[in-house]
Amino acid sequence: MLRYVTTNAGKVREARDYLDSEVSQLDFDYTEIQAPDLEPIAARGAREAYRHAGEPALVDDAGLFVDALDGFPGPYSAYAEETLGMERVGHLARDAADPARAEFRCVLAYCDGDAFDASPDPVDRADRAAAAATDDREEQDDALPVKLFSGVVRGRIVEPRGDGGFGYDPVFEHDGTTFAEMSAAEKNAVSHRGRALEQFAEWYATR
Ligand code: ITT
Ligand code: NA
Repeated sequence: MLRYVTTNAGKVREARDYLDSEVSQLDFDYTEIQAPDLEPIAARGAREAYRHAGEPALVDDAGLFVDALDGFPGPYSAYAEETLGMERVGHLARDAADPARAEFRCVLAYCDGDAFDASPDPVDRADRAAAAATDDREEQDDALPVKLFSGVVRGRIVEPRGDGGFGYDPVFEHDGTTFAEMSAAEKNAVSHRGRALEQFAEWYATR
């Protein structure tokens, strides 16, 4: 059984389009390390989730990166949504630039305890070699191989429109339509998550 590790039901809804019924949500709040990029956050999360569940785990870390705000909220997107809210983040973006260009990014990290041919990240490989030589439990976790997949979609920040989707979807416009005005299938066809899921599903089917 493959576990889709997230506390966010909206992510799971979109993931179901790409993954078969052998997938279930694991509502597990893994430790999110502070980092400027999503990859190490997701990779750490996947190792922790795999250790917690004892089953293959797929972590989904995503964020909204606004050009004129130097990528803010980025890895802090969940915190910014909880504290400021989606509309105020939207206002900040449009105060900084008009049009306020931005992108959504999604990183999927898969861990099942097995070794893969090659880690996509040579730094990660070096970390693993070092970690394999220690007795420390947490450092040993760094030795668990993780496979990463990512997707990006460009768009711009607008006044909120639509009531589908979740999170920042109402303020993110792509080709004239906000993500909240799209069905899940329409969003998946162009979205950061759809692109990452497509790559994952292709790899998973033939691994
Ligand atoms: P998990 O970490 O438990 O998966 P989360 O909602 O905290 O759930 P993230 O840490 O990836 O997810 O935070 C990303 C933030 O960006 C959060 O506020 C989400 O609502 C938002 N977000 C992620 N993907 C999105 C999407 O496709 N559309 C709109 N907002 C999205
Ligand atoms: Na989170």
